[in-house]
Amino acid sequence: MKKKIALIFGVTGQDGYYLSKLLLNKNYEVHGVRRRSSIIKNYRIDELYLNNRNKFKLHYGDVTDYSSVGKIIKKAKPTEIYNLAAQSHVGISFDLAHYTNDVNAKGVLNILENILAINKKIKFYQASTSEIYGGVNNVQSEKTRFLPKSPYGIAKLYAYWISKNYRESYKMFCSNGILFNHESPLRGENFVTRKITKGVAEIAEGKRKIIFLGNIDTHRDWGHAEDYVFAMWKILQLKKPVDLVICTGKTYTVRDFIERCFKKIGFKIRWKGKNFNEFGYIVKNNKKTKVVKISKKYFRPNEVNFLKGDNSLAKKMIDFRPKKSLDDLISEMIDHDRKILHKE
Ligand code: NAP
Ligand code: G4F
Repeated sequence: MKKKIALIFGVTGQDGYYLSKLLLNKNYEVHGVRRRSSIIKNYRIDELYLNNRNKFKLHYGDVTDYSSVGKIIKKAKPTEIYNLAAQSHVGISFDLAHYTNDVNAKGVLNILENILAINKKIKFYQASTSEIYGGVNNVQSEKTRFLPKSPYGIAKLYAYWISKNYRESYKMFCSNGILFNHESPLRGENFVTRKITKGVAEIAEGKRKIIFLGNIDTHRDWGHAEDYVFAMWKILQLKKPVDLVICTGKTYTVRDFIERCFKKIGFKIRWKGKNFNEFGYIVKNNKKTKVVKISKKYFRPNEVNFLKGDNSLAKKMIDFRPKKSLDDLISEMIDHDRKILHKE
């Protein structure tokens, strides 16, 4: 059987870690692309790398640098490429609109053009996103129209279409996984779930008083990153390329998420006030204690209010069945964040 070689752009991110771990367990040779930075920040994959040195290789590169992408593809000779590289923060994409476009849109074209020039047989996975649905306030599936609401969502929509275009024009194996929000203890600390679990863990350990948040009435369909990278792999194992929605089919508000987190540490959070004056408090030692405050700073110029996916096609095509519930995810994240505080 032909040796399977994967190349992962975005290997140092949340999904990069879980995907590398999965592929190494499946006996792939895994190549990952990391960026140069003044501080080395490979902490998510450090241990995995050290324990698998013979089959896990790292390369310096950047998806905005066309020639670095080509050199790495020629060196690694991958059978599968997973493009997870992105400026992945929606809120920050309003501040870094050009940059977000360079990475999330043109970066994808750089990879596709190199695949076309080097070896059209390489299978390509593009990390697409529910953000491309943006303002559609009904359940979203592969048939739903697109209405992105941010520079991030718009750049990702270009990436979706250009991947589809190279599939149709050059018969390349390009698949878009349209993934809804997925989280884990390794989620970046400025995404809302991790910001909350970390904040709640710090409150539980007496290291913080208040968590400041933006719009807590938006709905998200949250899953676990480990379940979702398995779907990425399965998508590339299909005989034909596809565009597939990966989600849980359930939706909760950020406010629900906060309430469940405080419940996990033994408190009921209550809400008072309106809009920017709203706050959440708990009763601790018979005293009302403010723990959440709404801050204008974290509101976005444009918002995606409602995300809830329909995963029927993924169930049918790749037998997608997420294993972890929202409460499992919350427990895992808070336990992890408390453990870190104990180590400090
Ligand atoms: P993440 O933790 O932010 O990881 C992003 C990765 O991309 C990091 O390894 C980052 O490197 C790398 N990167 C950024 N700019 C790059 C560039 N110019 N060249 C090469 N690498 C670059 O994101 P994630 O949560 O793992 O998500 C993975 C992908 O799925 C992203 O494309 C994201 O947009 C998409 N997505 C995520 C979700 C979700 O809920 N997590 C849902 C749908 C789609 P550094 O470590 O050096 O910054
Ligand atoms: O955690 P978030 O920043 O994730 P968002 O914007 O949904 O994007 C994530 O999921 C997308 C898939 O749908 C990915 F494509 C993308 O790469 C990323 O992984 O925000 C979730 C919600 C938003 O409505 C936001 O306005 O939480 C709201 N929110 C409220 N307070 C906050 C905060 N978000 C952040 N990051 N920080 C806050 O303080």
